[in-house]
Amino acid sequence: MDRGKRWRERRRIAKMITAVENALPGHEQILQEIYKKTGNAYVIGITGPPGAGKSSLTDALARGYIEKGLRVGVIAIDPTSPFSGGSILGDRIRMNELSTHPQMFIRSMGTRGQLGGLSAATHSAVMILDACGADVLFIETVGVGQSEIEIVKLADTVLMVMVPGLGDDIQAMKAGIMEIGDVFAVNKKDLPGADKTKIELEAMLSFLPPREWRPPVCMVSAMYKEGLEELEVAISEHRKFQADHGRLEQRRMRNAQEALLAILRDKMVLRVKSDDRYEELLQRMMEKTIDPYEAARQLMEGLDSCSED
Ligand SMILES: Nc1nc2c(ncn2[C@@H]2O[C@H](COP(=O)(O)OP(=O)(O)O)[C@@H](O)[C@H]2O)c(=O)[nH]1
Ligand SMILES: [Mg+2]
Repeated sequence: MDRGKRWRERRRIAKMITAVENALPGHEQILQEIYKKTGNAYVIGITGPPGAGKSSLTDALARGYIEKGLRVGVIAIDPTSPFSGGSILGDRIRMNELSTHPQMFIRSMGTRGQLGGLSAATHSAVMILDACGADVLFIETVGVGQSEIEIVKLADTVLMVMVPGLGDDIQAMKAGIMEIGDVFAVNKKDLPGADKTKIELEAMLSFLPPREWRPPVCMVSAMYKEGLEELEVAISEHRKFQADHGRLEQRRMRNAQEALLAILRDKMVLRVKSDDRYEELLQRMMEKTIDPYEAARQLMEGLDSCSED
């Protein structure tokens, strides 16, 4: 089946994502079936402080790609929401018209989900949209918390959105957070102080350990549709840089490894917890008659002798 055709089966896509998000029966088979078809979509992660304009910018960029004839998926992360929908949906109602566009697929992800949590669920949603024909995928976070940083690392390009007036907030942003940005956008360039923010940001970036790729800082206004082409070019350049230097492969290999390890961890934990000795060993740890390393060793032995379920 061609990618365009798969993309039109919106209800089917939505159902698949719900199945993996909630680890419904059969979700593993879904991923087994689609996995070999993944790897075509370019994934852009968007992060930055709340209110910076991530949603507005995602929409503005998405619109540009749609006009080029591309199929665009948006996965909006909302870790604070106990269920999909949540506050993100409110954001999305504003862009109603875009959310029903046939080339566009918008989905939000809450905290409920797989054992591996939001990150694993997001990864699965990325794979599904990718296999179902997306050309470009956005992963949009709510803020810059630890779990969001983990999630945004799934992207091929991380776009970090800043705004004027953050001042101290920029200073307070940890170097580790700045380091994950491949492209920076100072949004709301219509507001006073945007130039100053750009200068501050560039100064901060110059303190980071030198890398072959120097993250560009683009001045944009999602609201007034300014600087969007330059931003899109910056993203394309990062994409090309990575392709030319074998970096995309590296990044995707790291993701493949993360995915494998996450599944392994989940399966091992499940298996170990179902071992009768688990509670007993825990109890013995409480009584200090066994140390955690020895308890783990014994449980691992149990894994070896367990047959595959
Ligand atoms: N002045 C100005 N406001 C903007 C711009 N882009 C977004 N906003 C506004 O900033 C607020 C937060 O935007 P939103 O996209 O929801 O930010 P998010 O929390 O990062 O997703 C909204 O009220 C937007 O209308 C811009 O370029 N200029
Ligand atoms: Mg938002």
